Amino acid sequence: MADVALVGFPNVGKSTLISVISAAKPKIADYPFTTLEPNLGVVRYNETEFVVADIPGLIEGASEGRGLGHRFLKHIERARALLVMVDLAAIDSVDPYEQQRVLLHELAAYQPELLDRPRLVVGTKSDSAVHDWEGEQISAITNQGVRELVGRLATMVHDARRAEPDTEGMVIIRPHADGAKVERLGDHEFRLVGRQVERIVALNDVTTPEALSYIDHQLKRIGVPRLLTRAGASIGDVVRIAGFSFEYREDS
Ligand SMILES: Nc1nc2c(ncn2[C@@H]2O[C@H](COP(=O)(O)OP(=O)(O)OP(=O)(O)O)[C@@H](O)[C@H]2O)c(=O)[nH]1
Ligand SMILES: [Mg+2]
Repeated sequence: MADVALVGFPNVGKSTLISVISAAKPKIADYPFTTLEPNLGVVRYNETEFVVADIPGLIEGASEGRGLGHRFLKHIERARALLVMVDLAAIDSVDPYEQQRVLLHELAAYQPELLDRPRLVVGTKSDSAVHDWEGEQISAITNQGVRELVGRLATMVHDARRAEPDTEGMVIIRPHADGAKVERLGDHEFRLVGRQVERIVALNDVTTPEALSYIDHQLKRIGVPRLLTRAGASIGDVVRIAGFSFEYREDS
């Protein structure tokens, strides 16, 4: 799970943006559906650190399953805040206002509450814009507006985190022999605490698939899946460890 999900049509520059604001190095290309799986990147702005997810492009009809829509929408649903990106340079494509309308429509059709999620909307490729756009603009090529955008995202994430229910006094479900324990934060949200599990996450980069699969392996080795299952977690639930959020997944 991420703090900010990048939401936009294919080819609007989502992967390019995450490559500019974080250490993530996703594939970037001048055709739609370059990104087939979400990429995560850690962004730092002053004292705030947040995780951005570059989600594969959404198309009209995504909420009805077009273009692997449901899978992508599920990732968007897990984010604290949304960055809606519209392409200002798409020559033969729909204009940015229409892109925005379609994207918000698909989000709402999938889950109406998604429209209540904190969000920013930004026009991309301002260096070669061919469409009028009154809102914020960025260029990942000239960097125009990028730092300001990151600052606004940091504030949005900070506020969203603060608005989350106070987790004091939560029920501790099961202590574990090695000191790892599971705390239930919500219906589908758990936190793992304990020196061993926190170290596994803290010592690894959570931005590369290799490191994530290593973390997964280590957590399995110390019996974390069993612990989570006993605590009532099910596939798709969010599991927090050391300030990062993960999705509880089926064994692959
Ligand atoms: N001129 C210009 N081109 C850009 C900018 N940002 C991205 N591009 C180009 O737009 C194309 C698509 O960029 P990507 O980052 O792969 O787009 P995406 O949104 O991740 O696309 P999908 O993964 O297919 O959804 C690439 O050719 C980029 O070089 C920008 O700010 N200005
Ligand atoms: Mg991409």
